[in-house]
Amino acid sequence: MLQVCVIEADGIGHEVVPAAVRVLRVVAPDVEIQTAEAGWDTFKRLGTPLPDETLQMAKACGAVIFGAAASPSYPVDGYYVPIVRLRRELATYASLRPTRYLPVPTAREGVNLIVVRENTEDLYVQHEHTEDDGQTGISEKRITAVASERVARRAYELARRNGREKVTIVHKASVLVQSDGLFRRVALEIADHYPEIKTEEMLVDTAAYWLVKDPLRFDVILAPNMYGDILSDMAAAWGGGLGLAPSLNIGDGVAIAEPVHGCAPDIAGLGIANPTAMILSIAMLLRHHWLRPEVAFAIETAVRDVLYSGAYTRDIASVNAVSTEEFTNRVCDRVRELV
Ligand code: GGG
Repeated sequence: MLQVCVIEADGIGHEVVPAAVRVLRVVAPDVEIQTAEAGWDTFKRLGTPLPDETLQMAKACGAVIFGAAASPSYPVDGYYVPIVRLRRELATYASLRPTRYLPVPTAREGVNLIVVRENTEDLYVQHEHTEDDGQTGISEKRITAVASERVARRAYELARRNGREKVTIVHKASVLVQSDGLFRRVALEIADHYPEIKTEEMLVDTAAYWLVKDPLRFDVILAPNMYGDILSDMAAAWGGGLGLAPSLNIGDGVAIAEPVHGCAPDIAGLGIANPTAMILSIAMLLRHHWLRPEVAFAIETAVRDVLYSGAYTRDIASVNAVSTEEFTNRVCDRVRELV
């Protein structure tokens, strides 16, 4: 029996997750759904952003659907970013973040790239402190050979299995010779095992420049955690916007489906959030984790068809926009015709 732990978390997580779960129920009624909580509101009630029961349930289910968590941009005693912790606790060491053209006016035709983001370390270990009476802030940037190797292997395996031609290794080893230098060296060693795939390396600032100027030159982008976080948001702009950008966190066991976007407090509760990123993240879960590519394809086709029909949420078109619910109704109707 397949099980999934559903965590809406905060903000529009309460809207896009139920919408996407409706689609999941259509294509995979056999999947047993458990619910759990995490995030800022959870922290305010329980004093922890990721309760132990949530973590245990996520591990027991082996698959997670996570919405989006709010995190304050100032220190709060006892608070940490729950999705960052969850990825690490579940050893989902790679985040797959595809950007593929969708039929919306905001997307760039022909774009088809995937960011493979390291998911467990870098500055996101959140080892931070202040010195000098609070006048100096210090963060540890941690890069290990083990984590670099496993994410690089994932990126190259993904490239090989999907017939992709090129991997771009992104770093800033010209300045951070010990940390990014290690990531670069290990990634290039892994690249040697995949001679049929072209490898290029690029400084992160150059990669940002080329992503803005010519996204079609990228195929697979392999990056440490923070650069992957930033570059995947940039890439999402070419896919039509963050509302359309899915991701899947994977390791050797559990997987977490998660939209790239955050909890969007400015539109939370209005019923206008775009559920596409969450729906397509579930399609990734079905394809890569539950090995059901045909239903994943049905979801992707349904989303594409609904967008092609001109049904857009407010992030895509301000005139005649459809609500989260209406968009989801149309995807569910179309997917029923396809499965
Ligand atoms: N669904 C993505 C989400 O919850 N974003 C908020 C966040 O804290 N992200 C940190 C990260 O992606 O590393």
